[in-house]
Amino acid sequence: MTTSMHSDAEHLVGVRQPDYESTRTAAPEYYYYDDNGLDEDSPKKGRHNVFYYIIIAFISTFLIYGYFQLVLGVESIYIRVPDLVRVQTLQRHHSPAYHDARRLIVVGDIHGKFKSLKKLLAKIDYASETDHLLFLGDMVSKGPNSLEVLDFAIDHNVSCVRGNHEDSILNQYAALHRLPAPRIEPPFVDVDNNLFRTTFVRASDKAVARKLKPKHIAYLGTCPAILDLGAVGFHNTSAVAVHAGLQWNIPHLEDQIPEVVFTMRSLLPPALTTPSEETDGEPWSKVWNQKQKEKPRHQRVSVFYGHNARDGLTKHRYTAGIDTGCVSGGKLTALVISRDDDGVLQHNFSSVKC
Ligand SMILES: [Mn+2]
Repeated sequence: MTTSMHSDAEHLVGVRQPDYESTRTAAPEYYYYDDNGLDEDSPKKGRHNVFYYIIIAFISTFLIYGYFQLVLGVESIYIRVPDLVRVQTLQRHHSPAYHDARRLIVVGDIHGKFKSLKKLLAKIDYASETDHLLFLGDMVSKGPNSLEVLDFAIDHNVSCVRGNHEDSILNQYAALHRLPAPRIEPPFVDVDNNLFRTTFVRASDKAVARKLKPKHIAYLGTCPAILDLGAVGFHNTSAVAVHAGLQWNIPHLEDQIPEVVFTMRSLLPPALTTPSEETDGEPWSKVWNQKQKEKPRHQRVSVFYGHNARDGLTKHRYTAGIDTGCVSGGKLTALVISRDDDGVLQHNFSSVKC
């Protein structure tokens, strides 16, 4: 063993120069580094080229975008759907007043029936300078002229609440253009939203969603789930506007669940605290009226709503349902609120055949 090792060493020392042996052990690191250094030039040049390409791509994107935006005047293509506002208060200057003959005109589910809307407004002598309009949701879809209804609403500063069709359309618009899914403004409540989100996609909703321009999205984004109208309710109560209904057991408007507010039809027994989209429970408005009578007068609230065309015009002491099925050959109805010369509120219903 020892002899062989010795002879190996002897062989090395014998073949190579002693100095060379010492450089060889130290050398590898140095040589490798040096080799790499020599070869590095070409990949470095390649990386520089990639950077140039990226910068050029960026600049040309901006130039093309700028050309479309500024030179051709193309509107910015798509906008993010604004967060749904839970509760909004109607501005005071839109409240009915006698001194300038100002009326608040609440219109039920229009569903793109623009001609019927014009007919109704003509019938009630709508004056755009003084009267204020409020659309109760489902102003679009199903009918023929959804965009005209929206353009009219924008041009006439019409107040609105979100209906289940507006909600569905806004969700589809976002999905269509790969935008973030529409949200409800904070605080986010932990509820099973899927219970009340329309799960099937209607072709007419999709067709409207495809046609919407940024101004329509911006407008629909201003429609809250609940619009607090102030002291314009029946029997000296305050009033709120919603598309479908309110849950009697949730005292603060801010705590109402938006998806329920624009879809509910009934409340399930025995507790009547579980909302349903169907008519399988007690009508929510019937329960609402019973519960208002148990409250002190100043706490009672009137609700103006649409959504329920099956029952037609439904007037109770503290509620008014005014979806009269215009899009399915029924009528379009308005609740006209005015003040007489004694300052007393007047509520009048007016309808036209569709
Ligand atoms: Mn509806």
